[in-house]
Amino acid sequence: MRRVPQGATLVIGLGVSGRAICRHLERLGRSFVVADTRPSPPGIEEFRAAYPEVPLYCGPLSALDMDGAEEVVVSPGVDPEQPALAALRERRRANGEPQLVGEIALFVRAARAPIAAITGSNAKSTVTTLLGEMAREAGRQVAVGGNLGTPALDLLAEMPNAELYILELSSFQLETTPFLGATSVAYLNLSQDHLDRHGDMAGYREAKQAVFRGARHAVVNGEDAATWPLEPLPCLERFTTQSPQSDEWGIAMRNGQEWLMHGDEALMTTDALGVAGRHNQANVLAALAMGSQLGFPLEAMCRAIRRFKGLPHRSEKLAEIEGVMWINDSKGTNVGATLAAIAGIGSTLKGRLILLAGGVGKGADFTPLGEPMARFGREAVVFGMDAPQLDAALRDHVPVHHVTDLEAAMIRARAIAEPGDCVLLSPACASLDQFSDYVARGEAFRQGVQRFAEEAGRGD
Ligand code: UMA
Ligand code: ADP
Repeated sequence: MRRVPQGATLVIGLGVSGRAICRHLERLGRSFVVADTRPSPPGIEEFRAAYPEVPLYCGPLSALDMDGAEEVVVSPGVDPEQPALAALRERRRANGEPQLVGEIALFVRAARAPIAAITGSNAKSTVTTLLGEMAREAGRQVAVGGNLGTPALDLLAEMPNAELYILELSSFQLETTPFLGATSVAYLNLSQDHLDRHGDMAGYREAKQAVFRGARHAVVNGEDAATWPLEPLPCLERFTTQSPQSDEWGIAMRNGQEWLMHGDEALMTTDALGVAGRHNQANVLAALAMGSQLGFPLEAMCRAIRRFKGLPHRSEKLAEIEGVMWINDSKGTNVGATLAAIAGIGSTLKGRLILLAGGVGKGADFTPLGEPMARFGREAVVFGMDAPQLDAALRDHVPVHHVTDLEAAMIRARAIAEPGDCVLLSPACASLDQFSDYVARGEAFRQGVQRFAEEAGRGD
């Protein structure tokens, strides 16, 4: 059995975070070794070239004696409950040694500026990006990253003089963060995702509750009690898509127009927003609540909101071809996101919705999609690994057509779409059975739509 040298820090995982952890440890002058459960992890050659002296253990963790490690830093994609790590944790607990941590725990130790953190099953990237835009508009030196974009530890090196760190944090990152101590946090929503890793909703919810540890201010979803903290916090605010109660952030009619509100104060009309749909109004309210707590002037925040057009692959309108709208929501990788897209888009259509869905369902229950598809759907075209599960959940509510892949799904959608309809790619699933990631899936969709638009232009 190979053995981690006494006193070295053990980094588990050679992915994006793992490599950022190595760079951070190198900057700190700490001695480290790396393990990855895969026989040949991606980036192995570059790693060996960059760190010729650093031992790299590839293969099952059960074949590695990890007891000598001074600290064990686990990448987010690595399940800390897998048997070898659960056993290691038990031994470390018995010996009074520090527990396994993740990248964000190292970040918290090293950061010299306040942290604003955003979590939730959906809308993290949208709110993180918008809050970053607000901070820039307010003239702050801000560093934005985490689960989105630049890994958190790289932000420390890239922007050592940052006045504020804005981090998108996943449940995987929070699970290994014993204390966050953020100045402001948002827990946006909770719906089924990553159940293959967290076991059940209770486990998933609990992992995300770590965002509240040591928080001074928190923003939660007034319409989703699962996002509320279990312990009291110094300052707790709520957003809602309803008319706000007392000092909630909400939406109300004033003089025949719909406004974003903070309590009784009307902030801006919803038609001034650069993003569409009720779900995005909720996102803007959450960012406003955080930004105002962080001291950004309202004027600056409103300017950023007007300019912000949303991110690619999130309910992104690609083209209208022969009266049919094609929307790319490839980032709809769980049921909650797809529900928001169906409801947000379906209610605006003259025609019906053709939903393209499928891929890796991560153990989720697809039945909530049935009711809105009955209301708005013309057909669900399903593909990929968990197409049978989608078919079973939807067939009593809407016609379901089963195809092998996205390309076939697009051809089917084009054949049945009528003017006024919308073809929505919002798969409710991860893409990894047929694509490298949701971006590749969304780009394949974009190219297909471009091809259809050209053909329509030529009259094919
Ligand atoms: N893996 C192994 N063995 C290992 C290490 C990794 O099999 O020893 C596998 C994992 O199971 C996973 C893949 O390799 O399938 C990547 O895992 P990783 O921990 O190396 O991931 P990173 O490349 O470090 O990327 C992670 C986040 N990915 C995950 O949490 C799975 C990235 O978020 C994030 O941008 C990056 O850290 C920087 O912080 C991506 C993501 O999909 C976008 N996140 C999930 C989500 O948003 O739903 C949580
Ligand atoms: P995350 O980073 O949490 O995955 P994104 O901002 O990338 O969040 O959006 C992911 C998916 O969630 C997209 O499909 C998007 O359309 C959908 N979405 C956006 N806002 C909401 C919301 N408030 N509730 C549910 N789904 C949403």
